[in-house]
Amino acid sequence: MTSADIKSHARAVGFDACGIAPAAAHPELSFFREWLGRGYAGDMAYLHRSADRRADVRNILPGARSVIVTATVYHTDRPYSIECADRGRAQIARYAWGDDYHDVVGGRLERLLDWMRAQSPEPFDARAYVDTGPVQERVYAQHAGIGWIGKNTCVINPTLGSWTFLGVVVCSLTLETDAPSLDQCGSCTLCIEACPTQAIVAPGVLDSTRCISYLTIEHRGEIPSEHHEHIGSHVYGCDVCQEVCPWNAVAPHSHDPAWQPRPAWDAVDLLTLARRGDDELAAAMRGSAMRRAKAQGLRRNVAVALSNAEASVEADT
Ligand code: B12
Ligand code: SF4
Ligand code: SF4
Repeated sequence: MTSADIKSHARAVGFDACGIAPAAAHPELSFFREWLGRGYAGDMAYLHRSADRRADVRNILPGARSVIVTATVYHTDRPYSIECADRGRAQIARYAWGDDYHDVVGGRLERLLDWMRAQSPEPFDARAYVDTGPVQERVYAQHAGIGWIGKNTCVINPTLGSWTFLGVVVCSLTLETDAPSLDQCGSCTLCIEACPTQAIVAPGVLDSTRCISYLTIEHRGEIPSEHHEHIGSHVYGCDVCQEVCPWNAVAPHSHDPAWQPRPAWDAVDLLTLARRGDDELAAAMRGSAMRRAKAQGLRRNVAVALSNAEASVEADT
């Protein structure tokens, strides 16, 4: 079983790109502790708890030799939030429009792994993760040649753009690895300038406590009032720093049914969302990444967005 065989099977199970990185303590990983030390993780305590394991994949699989990294396009044929002039429209990040990527990508990684186990003449150790494990997926993606870590901190593939989910299989097999991706942001700073809350504090460095994605999904309790206005009509996540990225200008669309927008979230307005009952919201969130904020979190966000919409109507009159 060669690296080329694995990549070709990765395509067969539904991945759009696959690369292989050495299982090593790559230099970029050391930045993670500094990032935590600056308080940029906010109240994402799980990142602090798992910091030691995140320093090197060999801390979670001692015999690890290779990290297989996959990318899955979730971009669908809908306008960007920055193209929408209607302040009453709820903006939901596109990664959450369809089925939960943890389930879909995780299932495909397991299928890839099952096939690898069947092909391999000898048993090997392996662990598959999509977002849920103590692995700095972006760093391994860059070293697997999937794409470079852009100034907006997302992994950008020169052909696919950045609307991709990453997935990793850490394994004890010694596989031929890929060359790391090279930074192609150049002198562009569009994402840094466009971020509504100025959360990108330096190229490639994100302060989560300012990021709308963190504030609307990960943060529990009230959203600090200083950020309310800039949240605009974003009620779950934010895509602005990817929407302005020139590498996404011609990013391909996925026709995978898993990522197509569920009717409950497709071009929905704030008032409609606010009027939905808890049962209705819970049903729409079933099997979706939006479960993370729960109906209660979504209601909190919708309330902020509605007051922003009302303020903008008053300002216009
Ligand atoms: C915590 C987290 C968040 C946090 C923090 C995001 C961030 N930028 O760090 C919040 C909640 C804000 C978030 C938001 C989003 N997330 Co998120 N998130 C994660 C998670 C679980 C961990 C990331 C992390 O540890 N961040 C801390 C930084 C410091 O670590 P890092 O990402 O590994 O970055 C390394 C490099 O950037 C490097 N580095 C950075 N600066 C510098 C400078 C120097 C000098 C050096 C040497 C190194 C260096 O060091 C870092 C340390 O390892 C990953 C999954 C995973 N396990 O990796 C998903 C993940 C990064 N998220 C993802 C997605 C899709 C999103 C959103 C698009 C969702 C949305 N639309 O709302 C946004 C994007 C916002 C943005 N611009 O990043 C995808 C990204 C896919 C891609 N193509 O890049 C991931 C990989 C999940 C997945 N499996 O697909 N996320
Ligand atoms: S996701 Fe939104 S708030 Fe967060 S860094 Fe990107 S543009 Fe800024
Ligand atoms: S908008 Fe420009 S600087 Fe930001 S990630 Fe894209 S290419 Fe890089």
